[in-house]
Amino acid sequence: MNTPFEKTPGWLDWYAGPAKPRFVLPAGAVDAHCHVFGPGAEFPFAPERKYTPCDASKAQLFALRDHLGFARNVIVQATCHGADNRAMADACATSGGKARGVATVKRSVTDHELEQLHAAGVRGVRFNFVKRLVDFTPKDELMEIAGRIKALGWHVVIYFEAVDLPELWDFFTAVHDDLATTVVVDHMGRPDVGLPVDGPQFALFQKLMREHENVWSKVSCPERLSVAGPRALHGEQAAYRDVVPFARRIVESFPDRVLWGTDWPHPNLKDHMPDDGLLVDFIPHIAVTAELQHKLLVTNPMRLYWPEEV
Ligand code: 0GY
Repeated sequence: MNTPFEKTPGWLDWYAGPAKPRFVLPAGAVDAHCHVFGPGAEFPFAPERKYTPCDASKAQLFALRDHLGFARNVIVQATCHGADNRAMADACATSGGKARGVATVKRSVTDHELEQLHAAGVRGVRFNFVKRLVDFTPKDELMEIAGRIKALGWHVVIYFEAVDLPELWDFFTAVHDDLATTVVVDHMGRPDVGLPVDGPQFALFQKLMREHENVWSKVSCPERLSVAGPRALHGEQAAYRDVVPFARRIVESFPDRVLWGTDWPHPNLKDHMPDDGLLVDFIPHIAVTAELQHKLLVTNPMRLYWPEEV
């Protein structure tokens, strides 16, 4: 997992040799949130990046996909590559139709470049509002981009932390209402799972989804949100058990607008690196029936990323 770049001190490499999940994924399951990093020698990391990761190549991602039992991937542009989408687009374009992508673009992107990204398999843009990951991008630039990509049938993916939702609310609803664009929220808007699931912070996120019927959520990243941690993965209680009520609430309230992904290779984790096989075993704790699992893992991601096959 070496890179010609010097990794951020304390960087945790992805977990080699993951377990085979006990939970058998439904046929056609999509890992709808994962990344590629470089390899740095082939696809250099962006000068404006906030972290330097280990390498995580498309071949390694596709091997994980097959090992876990997924059929397809949605590869989300990681901030360490900035708006240079080559690593992600190359992975999608060479996946044999098994990967689609979400890009990061700037206002300066040309129509031709957008068309090339579309041909590679890109179906969305990501707007990142997590301050430790990106510098501020003016909202008028984001609105302009959202307007342009809509013509391609793409959607907008947003990443933010729950404390910032009140301030971002007007912008998100404008993207949704004015442009009538589908908006996908990463990791349930990163709730503080130490707060009550029925408390005001998570209520605001549920209100966003309830009042705006094209807002979707990834119920991913328990390993990122959990305070309880991964213990008891195969015990009576789920690993990351403090995340279960939050993710289960969203899956059961909005079963047709939820997605799940591994988040491999798990950027910026500080305490532990999850075994992706065991992470898959988290799914039946948050989607407790075969019907909910099928929507979460197959029907919903197919509608959004491979609509021509649905
Ligand atoms: C995630 C989360 C993170 C990082 C990125 O693009 C990224 O760098 O998404 C994070 O550090 O919280 O979704 O992978």
